[in-house]
Amino acid sequence: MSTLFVTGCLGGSDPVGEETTDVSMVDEQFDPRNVHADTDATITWTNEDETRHTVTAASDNWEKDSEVPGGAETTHTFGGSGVYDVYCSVHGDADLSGMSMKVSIGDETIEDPLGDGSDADGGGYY
Ligand SMILES: [Cu+2]
Repeated sequence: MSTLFVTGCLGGSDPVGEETTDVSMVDEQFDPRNVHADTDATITWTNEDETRHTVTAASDNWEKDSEVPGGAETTHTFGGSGVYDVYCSVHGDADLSGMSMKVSIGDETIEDPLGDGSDADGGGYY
């Protein structure tokens, strides 16, 4: 229902990506792969796989490299508006191939969202 997105950002265009602070790490991919949240939001990544993943910065506008064992979680508060690239250093790459995602915060929107998992869109499962 498109009406869900109407109340997002006052005066701005609708942000690309799912409005959530909860990201799953499942089947060696992030879900969802395109996320939007407010500037004060804390994103929580939960590893629903049994294997180890990482939440690692793939863009130089933030810093994180956290190992997340199966069943565990990690969090990050970005603070400022921006688009932040994320990847798993086990199953993805900093070029956003494989296990990777984008987080847009505040007024920023994702201009080139990642696909659900196809290789053509920079996704894909290994
Ligand atoms: Cu991984």
